[in-house]
Amino acid sequence: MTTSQMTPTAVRRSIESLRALEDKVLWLSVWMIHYANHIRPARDGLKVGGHQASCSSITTLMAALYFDVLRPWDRVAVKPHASPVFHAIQYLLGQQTRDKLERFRGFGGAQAYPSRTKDGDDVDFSTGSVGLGVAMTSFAALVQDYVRLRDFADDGMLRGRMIALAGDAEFDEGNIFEALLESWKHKVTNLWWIIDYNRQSLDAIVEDRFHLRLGTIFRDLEWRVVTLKYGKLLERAFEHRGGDSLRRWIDECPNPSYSALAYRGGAAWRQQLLDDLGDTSGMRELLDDHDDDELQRLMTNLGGHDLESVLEAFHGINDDRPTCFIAYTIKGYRLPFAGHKDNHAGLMTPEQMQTFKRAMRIPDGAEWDRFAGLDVPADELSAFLDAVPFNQPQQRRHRTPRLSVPDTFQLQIAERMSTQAGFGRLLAHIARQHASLADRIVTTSPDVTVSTNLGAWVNRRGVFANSERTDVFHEGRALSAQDWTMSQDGQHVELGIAENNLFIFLAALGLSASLFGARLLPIGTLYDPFICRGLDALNYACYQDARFIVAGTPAGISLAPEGGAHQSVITPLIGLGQPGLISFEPAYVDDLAEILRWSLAHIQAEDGEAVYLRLSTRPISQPNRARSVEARAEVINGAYWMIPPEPEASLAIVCCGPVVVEAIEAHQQISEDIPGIGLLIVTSPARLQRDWMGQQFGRREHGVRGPAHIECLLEPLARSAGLVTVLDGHPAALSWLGAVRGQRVFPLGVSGFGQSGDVPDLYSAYRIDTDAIVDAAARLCVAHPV
Ligand SMILES: Cc1ncc(C[n+]2csc(CCOP(=O)(O)OP(=O)(O)O)c2C)c(N)n1
Ligand SMILES: [Mg+2]
Repeated sequence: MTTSQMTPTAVRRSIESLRALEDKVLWLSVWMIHYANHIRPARDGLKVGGHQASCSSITTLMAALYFDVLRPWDRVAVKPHASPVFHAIQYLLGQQTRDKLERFRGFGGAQAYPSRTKDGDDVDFSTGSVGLGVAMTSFAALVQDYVRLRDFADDGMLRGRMIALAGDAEFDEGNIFEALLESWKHKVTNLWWIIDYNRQSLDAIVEDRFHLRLGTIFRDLEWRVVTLKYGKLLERAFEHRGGDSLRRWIDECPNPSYSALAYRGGAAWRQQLLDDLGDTSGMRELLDDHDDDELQRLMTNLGGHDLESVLEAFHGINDDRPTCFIAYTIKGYRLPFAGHKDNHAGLMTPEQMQTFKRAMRIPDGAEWDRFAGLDVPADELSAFLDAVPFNQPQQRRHRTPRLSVPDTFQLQIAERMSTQAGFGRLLAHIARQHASLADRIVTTSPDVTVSTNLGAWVNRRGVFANSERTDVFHEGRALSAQDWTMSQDGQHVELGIAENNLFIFLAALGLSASLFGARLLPIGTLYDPFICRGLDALNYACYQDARFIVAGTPAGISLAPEGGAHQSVITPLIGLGQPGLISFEPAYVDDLAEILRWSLAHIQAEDGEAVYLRLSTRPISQPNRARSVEARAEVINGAYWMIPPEPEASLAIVCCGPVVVEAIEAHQQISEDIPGIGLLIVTSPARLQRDWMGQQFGRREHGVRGPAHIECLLEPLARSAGLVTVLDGHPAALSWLGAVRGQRVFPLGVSGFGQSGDVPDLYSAYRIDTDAIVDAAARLCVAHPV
């Protein structure tokens, strides 16, 4: 039962308990930060930090939500700097340990920012990079709608509200508005954004007119906007003589002045109100009725700090329309630096903490006690907490059976083909031949669906929309290869051009099994260079262990005439370095088929990851080969000998991606002078490197023992052999290979910005053509004559 369904007496008792718990959450979060900074021994002289002011401004909102409003199936993104508030609440609910709180921001302790993977107390969405958590809720709402409309999970699980608790300065991040527009297009439901409108960011005080703009934007996009400006104390004061003037005065007071008065306290309010409204009838009585402390309480009684107002607002929403709550608050509320413009990272001094502790009536030694210093008896609070709706036994992290993946994809491969075209064919093949697997695939792309080769898939599986929409072009028999009929059964979600949105959506899709109990196989496509545009969102998705496949295509300067701005250079390094993501850049389509098959299983595995495929638009001759199980395993392990070297060979060419054509040509030319040299095809620098590093540190994946795959591959070569490495991307992605056996590397690759041109001109200009490979081999041989 929640406060909205109770008798008046029960509501009163309940509000008293909630108020007591709100106090306790404030105390615990402030204390947790204090303890970490001032009491826990420090070893390295580094600041520990924490945000007492940010916590205090959102305590009421979070206490109301977690202790009364939320249901287990609701999902929340908590603003990053309120991490201690979240952990304190979970501690009171019995879901967090004192040990973790004592180690807040310490190794193994509660994390600085709420973390889905690193915290043990059931964080729904990680936050940290401001703006991303907010956007995540809108895409989670879209996934929830998708899963519901496609009937993939129990209905009971699918009515959760996706809730963002946002700092007001998060709205300076453009990604929020990208997400807002996208969610409007998709008509998402069950979305709440609650803005802690404390009018302060890290450095600054927010522009006065901001809330007006904000409200307008939300209303324009058909959201409901609920503004919580005044608390009950202020509202009652407005009813008295002079109340209208007081309200007007508050409304007109600039943010910096209001903040400064909140900092200076009761006497300063009194002086200012006397100066400005002393002649207004009723004002002197109002001031006489309040001592300084009471006046401070009254004037800081904004909507977001008034439990009753907050509960009323939350419980007042009974439909699934997206709703934005603008809750006025004061940063540092009830703390000595309330409203001070520099309070963001401010920490209370030990003396201030002592005063605060006395005010909260916490006896020495009872700092971590769940109920010390509260007016409501402990057994009553305990019973209250036991009955909290959010805390009822209910699976919040679902375990969802894995979908089986076939042993092979029997794809018809054309004689000449690019990996991008192969990718499109593979998806169409899966749609045709592997229906149950295909049913769970969801594709998405930021306005590059057709140009990344998803067209055939979309023609077969349709575009997703909340409501039926026909493709006018198709119906009218106008000439178009695409049938873009939209329906609730569609399996492609078309996004506008915003790579941030793509990655945040993939993050949400990639958590569907755990969040909604519905396993999806998400596949996103984008132009490879624009990975960098959405990189923080990709990082965000990986940090939460979301599982998806993303194809970056076209990639590299092999895109050729279409211009330098679209030619990716550093993405192989992202593929190598990004945790939570494993990357591949296959040269051939049969390699890709094996990699895609493996990836569909890997994104479902307990210890899996997301997968990044770097694909090319360059058509090249495809080998026609039957492959053993071992050969296919090598493709997944990251490399195989296309032409094995003779024992003790002095040279090998190592290539990755479409430059295989030049590598083969160079191999032929060099072999005329130096027979027995090898040609190694790398399908994944990342797989090779992780395996090798794991071997170095004794941490192999899947319990594998023995030498790393790359060590085995390089074994036949002479110790003094040279390796010419080449890829259409930054050469550092392969240059590390020299460290494996101490062999010399000549690393070829692209390290400058690209430009328009055809492949021969560009490969020559950027030194990844056949001549460059032959030349590099010659230099290695001169340095160490054969
Ligand atoms: C993308 C990003 N840029 C910068 C920061 C550093 N930063 C942390 S909090 C903050 C200001 C947040 O202000 P607001 O959202 O209003 O939070 P509150 O006032 O509630 O603390 C900034 C700039 C960050 N965490 N993420
Ligand atoms: Mg703020």
